[in-house]
Amino acid sequence: MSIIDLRSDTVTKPTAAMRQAMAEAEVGDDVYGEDPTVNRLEKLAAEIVGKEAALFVPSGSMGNQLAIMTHCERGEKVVCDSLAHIYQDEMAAASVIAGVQIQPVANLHHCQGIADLMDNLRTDIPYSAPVKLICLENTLNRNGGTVMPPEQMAVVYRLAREGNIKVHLDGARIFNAAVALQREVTEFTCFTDTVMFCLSKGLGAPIGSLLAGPRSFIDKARYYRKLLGGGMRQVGVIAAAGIIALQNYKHLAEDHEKAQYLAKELSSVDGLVIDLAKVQTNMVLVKPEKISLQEFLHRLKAAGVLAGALDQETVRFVTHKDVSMAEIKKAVHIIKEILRK
Ligand code: TLP
Repeated sequence: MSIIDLRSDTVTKPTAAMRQAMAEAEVGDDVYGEDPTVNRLEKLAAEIVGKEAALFVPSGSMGNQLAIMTHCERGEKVVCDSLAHIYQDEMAAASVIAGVQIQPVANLHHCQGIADLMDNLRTDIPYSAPVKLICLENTLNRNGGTVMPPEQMAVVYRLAREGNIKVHLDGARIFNAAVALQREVTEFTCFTDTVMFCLSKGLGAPIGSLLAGPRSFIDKARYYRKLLGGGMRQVGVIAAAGIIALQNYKHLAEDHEKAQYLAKELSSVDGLVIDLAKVQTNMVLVKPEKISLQEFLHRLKAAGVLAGALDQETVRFVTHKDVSMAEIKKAVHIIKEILRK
């Protein structure tokens, strides 16, 4: 039975062009800064997000954590949306590694949380730790991959500047945001001091993320990367795939079309609740009403469709380059059959 894997865009496999580039990559010891392919990737990455420098890191989580460590001192606060990956899905790493407190703010992503954000930025409370950093996430994974338009990022950035606070963007899927709004990536990243983005999600590279920002910041982050054991050696073999990924990201629009199709089809299915307004990129969140979430996932799997549980009641389908439109249509058929029975 062929499997239609809609658990995440992290399951994408390297393309033939990536594998060829990996096989042919020029390499050197990157801890000495001598891997020419990594150097090329870091330069390209910095350019594409409009920052001075970039650092290749093994994962998005490490990129975010390095950003927090580099921006903050122990005992400081980091404000983010209450759905943010750094708060919900990074193993409390910010407390363990950087020794900071994460302060979640509901609806920060929609700027409705601005009043709360202002409260958190107050400096006149003697018993509250100072806020050093605001982390935005675009697209916002746990909200169904919704996009925060640059204009809203600008509002947060302006507030942050007034409070002498830095802004970091978890841009794991910032290319999805840019493609969805048909804007340049720099139109988003100009409202952040630093940005992390992933090569190994919809862009299809096997491994790796980039952290970008001012050169002095990246130098310090490079030191911390080594401290955490993230210094890599002849890693040009992986960076080569990343370069191909970065040069060809417009195909993400196809993933968004597939998500639109899936969402529209599922919205007419009795027993599934879905908020179509949230389907803006490559994710579709549904709540099964007539069947338990575990039973739904179990039956899907038995029929060859893999999806993930976002929480106790929400199923997440993620479209990506390795699932074709024909397979999405097949998945729709399977889902309808399961709920009809
Ligand atoms: N997201 C994964 C899971 O960890 C939930 C997924 O399947 O979506 N930021 C955001 C917004 C992410 O969605 C992820 C991964 C990361 C950071 C971490 O990236 P990795 O997995 O490379 O550490």
